[in-house]
Amino acid sequence: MTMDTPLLFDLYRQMLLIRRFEEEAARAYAQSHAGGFLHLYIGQEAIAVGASSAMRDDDYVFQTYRDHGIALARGMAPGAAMAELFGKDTGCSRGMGGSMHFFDAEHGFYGGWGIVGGHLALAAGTAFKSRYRGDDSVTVCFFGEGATNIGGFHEAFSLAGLWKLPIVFVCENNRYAMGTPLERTSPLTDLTLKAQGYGMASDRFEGSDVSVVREHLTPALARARSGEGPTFIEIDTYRFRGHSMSDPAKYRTREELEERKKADPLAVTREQLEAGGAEVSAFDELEEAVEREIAKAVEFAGDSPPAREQIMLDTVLVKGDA
Ligand SMILES: Cc1ncc(C[n+]2csc(CCOP(=O)(O)OP(=O)(O)O)c2C)c(N)n1
Repeated sequence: MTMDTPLLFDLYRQMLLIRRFEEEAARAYAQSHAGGFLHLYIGQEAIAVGASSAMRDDDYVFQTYRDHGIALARGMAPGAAMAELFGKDTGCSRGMGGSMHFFDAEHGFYGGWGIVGGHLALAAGTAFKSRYRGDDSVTVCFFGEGATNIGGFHEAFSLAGLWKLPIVFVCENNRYAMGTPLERTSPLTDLTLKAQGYGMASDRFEGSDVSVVREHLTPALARARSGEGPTFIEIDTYRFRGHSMSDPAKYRTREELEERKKADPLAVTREQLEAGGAEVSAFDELEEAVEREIAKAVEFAGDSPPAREQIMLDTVLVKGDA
């Protein structure tokens, strides 16, 4: 183990918080407290937490609709996240966005986007802003492997490569775009080859170990920050639930799922911590604390007032001469 124990324990805590948040989100959805669509991040937690831990507070993040994990890792309050799912005024997007459209500018979290591949060009935009203003913040843009077949992916890669923008593109390759395996949609399964076409540095690894994710993100962020240009990172991962709450995931076998669960990111890190001497009681205490935190988030969401229709008008109409 190369990472110091208190840091690794904290990364474990963050992954556990995401896992319990997602389980509670699923429950809330089943009980109709949350509406719209719900895409869970369970199984991919090491990526959000490892990547976020390598970032600075003033960096920018863009993500798909599978956005709860990275939002929490960046510091969004679980109450604001849960209230957004519940469609409440206290939610991170004032209850107007729901699960797919989390937003939290204070924590540099710029969504939460529903159009596959659509947010990559937006992320190139904040990267360009950093360059234009001469600050050294970096944009990190997450997306699934399905997005690599979309026009927006190629447009954003072309400009980012050409202008050497300070951006790290993180592809969370969880094998399936909804129910379609990568082999059926892409002529290449080593997706880093696509980045080569845009003169971009790349990296590729398996993402169930949070410290490995952090180790790989660190040099990519440094490269972007020092003006050396973007990096494309393909991380092999797996979602333990269906694509969304309405997906029974019949396109994959139980054996495949069980095999991948052996590398559950929480189990991987817990094993490392235990090998380093962490006591079982520390995990029990942590479990209780996280469960209390999630219960408080649910209570906060439940007690909050509903989203206000007027906000829709206030946020799309510019009044006066502005
Ligand atoms: C442009 C566009 N086409 C289709 C869809 C419908 N759709 C939603 S999610 C999804 C699969 C995306 O898979 P991937 O990019 O691998 O991300 P993952 O859900 O696995 O995280 C599709 C096709 C969409 N939202 N946007």
